Amino acid sequence: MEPILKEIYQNILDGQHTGMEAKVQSALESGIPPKTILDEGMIAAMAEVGRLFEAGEFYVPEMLISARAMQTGLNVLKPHLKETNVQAAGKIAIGTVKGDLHDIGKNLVAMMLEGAGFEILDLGADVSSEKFVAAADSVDVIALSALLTTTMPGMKTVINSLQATGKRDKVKVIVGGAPVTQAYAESIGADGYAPNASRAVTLTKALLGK
Ligand code: B1M
Repeated sequence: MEPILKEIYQNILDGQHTGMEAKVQSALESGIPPKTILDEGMIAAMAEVGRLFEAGEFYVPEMLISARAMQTGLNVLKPHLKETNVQAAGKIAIGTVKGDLHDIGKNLVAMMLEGAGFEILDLGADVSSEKFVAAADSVDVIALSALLTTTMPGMKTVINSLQATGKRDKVKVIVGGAPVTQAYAESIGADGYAPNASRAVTLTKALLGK
């Protein structure tokens, strides 16, 4: 791994948000593709943070400061993650479901969709099904993220609420997040599942016929 990627990885593990902007900028200037910086320097570090948490070596505060370091780096990467190919049209409401505070993956998905030319209505984290249902009036796609096995059922709640209010056919619903699978997506009647942010773009384009 390039030394600068190791430094970015280590900054996230150490929860060092100061210096992250300069390091990501320096990696970009040295010609490392933004996707490599993201995957090898940043996402890999967050996976390690998760492993350490599971092993009882990290606690919530450590996860939180690592998340802040990751977000600081993402802000610098954001303009560089834009796709250069054909612009797609469509509006997407995105949020993390009720009870779930994890928003890094959701932010990444939103950035990539925005970069692909979609208009984004970011509803944030811990979003009630009522808010998603209200957004259905003005968007083409509702994108639901969940990182906890305990909050995943919130996705089904949103789909049920869309059905109950007669809005299910007006929008496509896509789902994702670490514990979510294709099988789960099918079981709750979602229109699609994406395992990562770039696949979320491909999926959205396909669903909207772009
Ligand atoms: Co939490 N956390 N956390 N956490 N956290 C996990 C998710 C966990 C797996 C850690 C572990 O045990 N190994 C575990 C969940 C276990 C489970 O349910 N099976 C866990 C837990 C238990 C908890 C708490 C319950 C801990 C506690 O309080 N005891 C608590 C819950 C709080 C709550 O939400 N109510 C909690 C809290 C937190 C923090 C607040 C401290 C912090 C979040 C800060 C923030 O997001 N602003 C945090 C963090 C940072 C993590 C880990 C370490 C990293 C998550 C992350 O940002 N990953 C995580 C461990 C892990 O995932 N390895 C963990 C990087 C991000 C880029 O990936 O979010 O997966 P991800 O997104 C990907 C894909 O999933 C996909 O694309 C993204 C980019 O490729 N994707 C989509 C995501 N959404 C999508 C939507 C789509 C399509 C694709 O379409 C709509």
